[in-house]
Amino acid sequence: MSRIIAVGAAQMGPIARDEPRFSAVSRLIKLMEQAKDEGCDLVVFPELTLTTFFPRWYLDDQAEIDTFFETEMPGPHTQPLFDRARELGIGFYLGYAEKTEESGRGRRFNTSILVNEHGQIVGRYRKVHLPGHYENEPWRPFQHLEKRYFEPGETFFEPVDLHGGKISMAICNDRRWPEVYREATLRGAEMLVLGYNTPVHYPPAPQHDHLQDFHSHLSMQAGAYQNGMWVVGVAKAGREEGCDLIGRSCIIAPTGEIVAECKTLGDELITCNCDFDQCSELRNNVFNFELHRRPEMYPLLSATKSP
Ligand code: CDT
Repeated sequence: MSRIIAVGAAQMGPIARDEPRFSAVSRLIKLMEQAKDEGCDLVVFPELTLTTFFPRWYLDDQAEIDTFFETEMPGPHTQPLFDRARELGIGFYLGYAEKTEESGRGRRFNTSILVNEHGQIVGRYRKVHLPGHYENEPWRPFQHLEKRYFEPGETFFEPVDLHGGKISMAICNDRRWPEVYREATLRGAEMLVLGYNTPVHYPPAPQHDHLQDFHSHLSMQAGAYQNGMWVVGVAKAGREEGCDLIGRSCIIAPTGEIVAECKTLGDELITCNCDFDQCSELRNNVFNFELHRRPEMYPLLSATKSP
């Protein structure tokens, strides 16, 4: 039986601070319809897809911060996306800011979900690696306050079964950490899907600005190859509220090769038929973990402190 999933990577252009949810959702639906027309089974959207990337601002009014969060999924604004997915028979990955209420306490996460072709949520992931800082740092041209606005996720990279294969989720900064791909692979994942918002300018080390696209691809291509897995990385791109975000969304084969890549910094769909069985070309050979991997020689990888 063939295990091929047709995947669409649906890059989005900028979302303005005053762009209402219904407008962002109608852009997502348009991309989803295009993905269906092009034969996709699954469409992958970016990180924090429903609003502008608000961690770029220091905000101290919690009520204002909460306007960027969803308290229900699907909620009134996102229900049309779920309905359209069910009508079309297409699955999707969506990143959003999630607020939950636990024991009377509000908890906030940078979250993604996987939804199947019946419009059912089959997986939820909360971003593990939160980049940036906690406090206002006025020397920066823009802030990166993910550590302030979100709690780190404690969900592992457990895959879900979709279209005959196993798919794990990650979000943005996670893609720079090799442990993510390896942990997902050890849990059985054959594909990692992730969204990102990556500014071109990195204030603590501006000498790396010209390397942002390179580092993004380098991390994802290495993760794909070294674990023999598919990787789908999808940007929110372009100039958003005066901040330039990289694009170059891509689909990467288990060989580490980029097989489809966005060319613009706007709403753009790229697609690829991804054969889960291609993972075994690597996993039965150079990265046959059973045969060649030596976990007893890497105990510090899962230690919490250096010796
Ligand atoms: N959204 C996100 O995680 N962005 C980071 C920006 C660099 S760290 C401030 C990233 O890793 O792409």
